[in-house]
Amino acid sequence: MRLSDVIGQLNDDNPLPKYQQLSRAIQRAIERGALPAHDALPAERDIAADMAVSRITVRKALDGLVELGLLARRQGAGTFVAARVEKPLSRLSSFTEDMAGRGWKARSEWLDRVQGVITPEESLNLGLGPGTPVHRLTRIRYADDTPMALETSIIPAQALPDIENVGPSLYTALEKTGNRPVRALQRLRAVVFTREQAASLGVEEGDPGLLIERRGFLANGATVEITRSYYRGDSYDFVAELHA
Ligand code: 16G
Repeated sequence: MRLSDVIGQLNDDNPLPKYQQLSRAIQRAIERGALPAHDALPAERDIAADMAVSRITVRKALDGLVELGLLARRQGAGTFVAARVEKPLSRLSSFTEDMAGRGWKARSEWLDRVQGVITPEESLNLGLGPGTPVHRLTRIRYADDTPMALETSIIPAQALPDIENVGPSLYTALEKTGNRPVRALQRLRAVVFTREQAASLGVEEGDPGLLIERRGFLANGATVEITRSYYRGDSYDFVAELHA
């Protein structure tokens, strides 16, 4: 891909500094969908040659867009159009549904799928007796090929008897057994990623992230999930509508 085919050439008569012209042109192309999410930009030296500017100008333009969250750099892989997702906080939707709503395909890499018994702390949280069997499911959640979140769910075993056949969507599996949550409480907290978390998500150790803990309930008030999702800080905007 040649960037000039998408954004045209810069105008020498424009009084704005070249790096600003370049970053604005790229921003407009992202906003009108001409540079779709996940697309890789050409290497900086190729952009410089193509747009007839210096590499420093290119770097400065791209740095600004990375800071705005419109572009993302991945070590060794280059610069990509960031895949930011705007997620309304009031809808009790699943990751699979959230991604499908944006035309992306949700995919998971399973890290863990084990049966155990509830810990004393979970027992209080889940409102289930000590020793109750639970499933612990840990997945890296991808949108197309981009890792978005690292997610661990604790589900009472009786809500999901056939753990081997959960399939790609936990909520679809819970729906089939009549146990999809109808209400949830969520808590959000800023975190910095540990080395292990960062490696799973393709970011750097110490990068910022968002921990969302969701506790989902059935219509009868029983807790049916406790999920901790670690979202990449550069990929999610949580949006809430407020009423006076
Ligand atoms: C979302 C939920 C999570 C739920 C999962 C089910 C948030 C913060 N969390 O990630 O609680 O378990 O969706 O997704 O939105 P699935 O049906 O695609 O497996």
